[in-house]
Amino acid sequence: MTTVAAVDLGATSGRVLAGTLANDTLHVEEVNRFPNGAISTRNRRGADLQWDVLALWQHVQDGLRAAGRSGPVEAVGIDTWGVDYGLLDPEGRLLANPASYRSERTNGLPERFFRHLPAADLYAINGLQVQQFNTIFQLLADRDAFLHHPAAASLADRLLLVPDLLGYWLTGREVAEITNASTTGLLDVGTRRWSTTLLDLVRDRCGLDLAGLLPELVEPGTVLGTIEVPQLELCTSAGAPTPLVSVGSHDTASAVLATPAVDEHFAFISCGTWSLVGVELDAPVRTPESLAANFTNELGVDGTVRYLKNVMGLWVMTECLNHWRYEGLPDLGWDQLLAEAAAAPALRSLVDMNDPRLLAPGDMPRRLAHLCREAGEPEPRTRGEFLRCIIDSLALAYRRAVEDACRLSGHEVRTVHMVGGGSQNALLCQLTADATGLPVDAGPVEGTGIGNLMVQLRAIGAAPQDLPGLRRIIRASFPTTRYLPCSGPSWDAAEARVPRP
Ligand code: ADP
Ligand code: LRH
Repeated sequence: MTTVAAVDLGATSGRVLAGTLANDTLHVEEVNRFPNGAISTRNRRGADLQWDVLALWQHVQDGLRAAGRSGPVEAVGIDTWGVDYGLLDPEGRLLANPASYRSERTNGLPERFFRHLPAADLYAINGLQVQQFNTIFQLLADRDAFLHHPAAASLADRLLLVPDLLGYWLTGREVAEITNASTTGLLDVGTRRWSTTLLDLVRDRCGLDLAGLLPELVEPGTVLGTIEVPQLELCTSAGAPTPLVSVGSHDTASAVLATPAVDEHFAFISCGTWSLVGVELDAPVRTPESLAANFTNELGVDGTVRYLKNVMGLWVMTECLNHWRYEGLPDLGWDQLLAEAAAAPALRSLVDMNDPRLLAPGDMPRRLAHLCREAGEPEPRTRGEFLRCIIDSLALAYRRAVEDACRLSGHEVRTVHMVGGGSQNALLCQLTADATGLPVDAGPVEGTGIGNLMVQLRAIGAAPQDLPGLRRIIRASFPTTRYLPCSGPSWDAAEARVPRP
C-alpha cells in the first residue's frame, strides 16, 4: 500500500488529493478543495487580472498538511493550468502576482508579433496553436509594461510556470516541467528542448531576450528534491522527508494520461474550465492545414504529443451562473440546472464556442445573446435556454474538433473519452455522443489529479512503467459511464449554421 499526494489547481477550483495504490487499485481521497479564479483589479492602463498565488500556496500547504496527518506520504506532485508564470528577482523572490491568461493585456499581441516573425515560421518550430495568452505573447505584454519601468525589467531573473513556482517554494529547485513548458511557445516541439533558434529570433526581431530567464527542463517522473517546509511535517514510511516528483504539470497532460483508454483509437475531451479536445500521437503535426485549423501540439507524458484544440468550455457556463448569482437569482443544484437545459428546445441557438469575445470574465448571458443576434440565431430567453445554447454549442465544437483532429493527423478514433468535472454533465455527454456519432465514455471526474498521482507512483516504483499499464489501473479503479449516439436532430444542419472562423 503506497500513498502519494497530488496538488491539482484548475482555474475554477483547486484540490489536494491523497491517492493510495493497493493491489493494483487506486483509491483517491480529496483532502482539501478550494475555489479558484482570477482576481480583477486595475492598473493605470485599465483592468488587471491576476492569480492570488499566495492564497493558493496557503491552500496547497493546508492540503499537504492534511494529507500528512493521515499517514506517510511517499511523494507529492503538482499540476495547474498552463501558460501562466511568475517572475523571480535575482534573490529568488516573486516579483508580482502571476497575470491571468484571461487578462486583456495580450489583446492584439499575436498580430503584432507576427509582423516580426510570421505565424508559419513560429508554428514550424513550436507547433503551438495561436492563443493570445501563450506565454510568449504574455512576455511581450510584460516587456511593454517594463518599457515604462526599465528598472523592473532588469529585476526579472527567472521565469517559473505556476506549478514550478509552487514546486520551487516547496523544494528550492527551479525547473520547467516539459509538458507545461510546451504551452509557452518557446519549445521546439520536435526536440522537446527550448528552441535556441526561436529564442535568437525573438531576441533579434522582437527585442525580447529570454534565454537567461528560462530554467532547466525536466520530464515528468523526475524526483526534484525533498520538501523543505518545516511546518508541513511530511514524511515517507521510511521516516525520510517526502520528495517532490515532477508530473505532467500541465493539467491537460495529466488529464490525458488518465484517459482510461484500451487502445490508441480514442479522442479525449478534458472537460473542465476549458474543454481540450484531441488525440494522442507519437509525433507532432505541423502541416499548413494544421496551422490553418489552429490545432496545437502540446507535449505529453512518455514522449507523446497531445494534438488538440482548445474549446472555450464550461467557463462560459460558470460565468453565466456567476452573473445570475450577482443578479440575485437563487443558486440551483446541478440536477435542476441541467433539467432546465434538457427541457429547453434542442439546437435552437448555436454560437461559435471559440469566439475570442468569450475569453474575458464578464456578463456572459449578454455576450451570448449578442453572438446569437450577430449570427442570426434566436436569442435565448430563459436560463434553461442559455444553458442549452452553451451545451449544444459545446457539443458542436467537440464534433468539429474530433473530426479535424482525425482528418489532420490521420488518426482513427473509435471512442471519445470525456474526463474532468464536465464528465458529470450527462446532457453534455449524450449530446457529444450524438454530435460526434461516437460512443462517449465519461469519467473519471478527477482525471487530472489521477494522472498526477499515477506518474508519481510510477516514479517511486509502485506502479507499472508503461502507459497502458497505468491506464489499466485507472480503468480498474474508476468505472466510467457510456453514452451511445442516438438519432435526433440533425447535427449536419446545425454544423452549417455556425461558420468556421
Ligand atoms: P477545473 O479543473 O478547470 O477547475 P473541473 O474539472 O473541476 O475544472 O470542472 C469544473 C466544471 O465541472 C464546472 O465548471 C461544472 O460545469 C462541471 N461540474 C462540476 N460538478 C458538476 C456536476 N455535479 N454536474 C455537472 N457538471 C458539473
Ligand atoms: C486547462 C488549461 C488549458 C490551457 C489553459 C490556459 O486548464 O491548462 O490546457 O490552454 O488552461
